[in-house]
Amino acid sequence: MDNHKSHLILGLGATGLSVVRYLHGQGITPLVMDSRQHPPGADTLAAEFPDVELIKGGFDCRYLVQATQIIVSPGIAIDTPEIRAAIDMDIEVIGDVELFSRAIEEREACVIGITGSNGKSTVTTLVGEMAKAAGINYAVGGNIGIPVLDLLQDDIELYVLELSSFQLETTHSLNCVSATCLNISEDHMDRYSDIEAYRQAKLRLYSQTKFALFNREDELTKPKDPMNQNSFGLSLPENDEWGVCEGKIVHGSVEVVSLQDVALVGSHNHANLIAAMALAYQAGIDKAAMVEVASSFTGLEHRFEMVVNRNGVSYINDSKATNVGATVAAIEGISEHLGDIILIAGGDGKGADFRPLVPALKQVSHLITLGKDGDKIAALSDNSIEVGSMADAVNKAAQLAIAGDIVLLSPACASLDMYKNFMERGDDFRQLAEGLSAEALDA
Ligand code: UMA
Ligand code: ADP
Repeated sequence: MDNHKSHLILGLGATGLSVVRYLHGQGITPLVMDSRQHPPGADTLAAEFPDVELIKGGFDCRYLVQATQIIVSPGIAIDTPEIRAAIDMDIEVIGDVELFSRAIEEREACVIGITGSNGKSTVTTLVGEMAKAAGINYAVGGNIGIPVLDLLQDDIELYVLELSSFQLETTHSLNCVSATCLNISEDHMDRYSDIEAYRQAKLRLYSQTKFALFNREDELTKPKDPMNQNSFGLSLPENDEWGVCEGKIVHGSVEVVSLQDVALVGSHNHANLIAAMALAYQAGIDKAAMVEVASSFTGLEHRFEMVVNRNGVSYINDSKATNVGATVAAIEGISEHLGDIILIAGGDGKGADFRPLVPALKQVSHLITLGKDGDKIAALSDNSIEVGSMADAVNKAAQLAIAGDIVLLSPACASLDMYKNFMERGDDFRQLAEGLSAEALDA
């Protein structure tokens, strides 16, 4: 075999390409393999790195066993038999975040790590905004979209990283200044044997930080071993914990900001803000910067985002709710609402148990389902309607809604059975809601 290479990259998506770029910059020519016939990074690879060979359509064991280091993309399970065989032969199998950790070992830069089932992107963005407001040279990336190796720059003082359970499985030497697991609820059950296995992957982050921050309202997020730690939550804090007292976010007994001055809506988002403050505090970010962000940051697109009001009906795009926990939080967040809630849900459930949705569905007047696992969600409610497309879902919702009601897209599922990603799904919903014709509204 003449194409033996010591560095083998598995997967040619955003991560695989970032690893090629990084290794190439180090003078290393890796070999790349992807199980897909048409990996998304193939054209870029051919154009920018013509010397890097790509093997498509499967993982050829003959090359895996000859590598000295295999860098696996997060979309590939390390339990894949070919990878297991390499691990059994003591070949090093790591991810891009591990390479990043080693690359910054000698640098002055700090890292803040954020994991959890929901709220990661919101908290990561909040911490980044706080760093910006404090005048710190920062970079935000990881599971939120920009692969970590693409963030590397000499002048960065603080890296704020969103980390998925997949990424943490292959990361061992990240050295965070502070890190959190925000919450744990079932997700990615197509990749884990049970929720405990998924949780263990997330909690690996605590062994790679100087300071752990956990959610005292979610026992599953607590570090197992004693370490430097603190907690955040919406309850009254003890000692120097972060929490809420008489409508104000407080650090111990010190008021940081009144909830009335916070721009984010929803109690889950208030918990996210408190977590971001606690993480930023450990990195030395001043409270004035936190308050500035608290009063101006209104949230990210596709996360419980109010997109349009038609005939007094509010259409909310929560397309990023790709698991049950996020949809429960969305419904609970509007449970005080006086009008009806019409929920659009369904998609690829990733092997989830949807039954924890049942109590929240009791607050939903009409449930409209679509997608691969829509029928499983529909079966949980007496008031459900199954449709074949988002257009049918939005039209049906518009017919059922009257002024004062909310139409909520919060699918509790991934989008990949019908869309390229959750953004495309959310954009489709928004455009359909914006384009509702008078006939559809009157029908
Ligand atoms: N795939 C194959 N064969 C391969 C390689 C990948 O079939 O050989 C499939 C995977 O099963 C997956 C898809 O291709 O469905 C993408 O996998 P990838 O590892 O190539 O993904 P990247 O493009 O590198 O993007 C990854 C993260 N994707 C995943 O973890 C699936 C992105 O998170 C992340 O933003 C990016 O790295 C940069 O760090 C996305 C995600 O969905 C947003 N994450 C999951 C989530 O948030 O729930 C964990
Ligand atoms: P992640 O990056 O973990 O997917 P996001 O901030 O993108 O998190 O939000 C994803 C979904 O979870 C959205 O539907 C959002 O409304 C919901 N969400 C955000 N924060 C929380 C939280 N703390 N608890 C439960 N759901 C949340």
